[in-house]
Amino acid sequence: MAVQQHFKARSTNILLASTPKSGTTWMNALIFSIVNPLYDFSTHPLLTHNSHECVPMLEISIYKTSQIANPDVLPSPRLFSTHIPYSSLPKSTIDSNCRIVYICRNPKDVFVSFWHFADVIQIKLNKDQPVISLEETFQMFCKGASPWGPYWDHVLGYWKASLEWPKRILFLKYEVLRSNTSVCLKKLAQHLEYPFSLEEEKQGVVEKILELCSFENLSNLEVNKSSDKELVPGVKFSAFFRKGQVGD
Ligand code: PAP
Repeated sequence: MAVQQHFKARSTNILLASTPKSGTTWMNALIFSIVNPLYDFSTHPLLTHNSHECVPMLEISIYKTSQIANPDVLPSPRLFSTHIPYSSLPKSTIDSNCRIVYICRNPKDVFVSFWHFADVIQIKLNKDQPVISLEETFQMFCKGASPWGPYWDHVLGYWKASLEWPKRILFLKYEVLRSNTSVCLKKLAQHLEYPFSLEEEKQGVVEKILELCSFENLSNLEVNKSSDKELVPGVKFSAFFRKGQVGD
């Protein structure tokens, strides 16, 4: 409700949308790298910051914890992520015509990833509460009792909108991104209106971004591996990296 009431999107903004555990951390890193081509790869912000810090989540980092007190002062083009379903997005994100990218992942992998994530953070947040069993969590997921709403409603909301407004909404799949990252990265850059120039391609910028944002690289960085830095209390940056596989 706070996002709906207060967030004013601009036409230049970029919004990454997803259900939880569908590839937000990875996409944040890719999008941030695409729109900030001037950073040196040896001192790149993603080497010392978790991608959730580079691309704040509307309903968490801005309107819940106020880590970013005033989104109006963020540098253009302003990058945001969100798990909010399409039907509940603030009106300005539709009216402004800002670019939206949706990342979708196979529900079985989403569920497994979510189960492990919930387990990790639950242990930290509710030490005295019993962990909900896998079966019970699975039944809840199938019934649609998931954070940010039922899985299929979420995916279909953005899927249908992407068919209706393909220039505005790009619908990507985690599995395709995993198997053909280079092609997807170029498509993503094109959609965001930050296409790679021939010169950049010759200089190997595409490969450097792929390497920087790879699971192997990001998950092994100090900030994401062993530091105690947290996105919100109880949720360490390391919780956003587990296996990064398809079909686990
Ligand atoms: P969030 O919704 O809480 O932000 P999100 O980043 O969408 O989480 O999902 C985390 C999943 O993406 C984890 O999947 P897994 O549990 O099946 O392993 C995580 O490992 C995976 N992930 C994180 N970074 C990357 C990356 N760079 N490449 C591929 N997968 C990644």
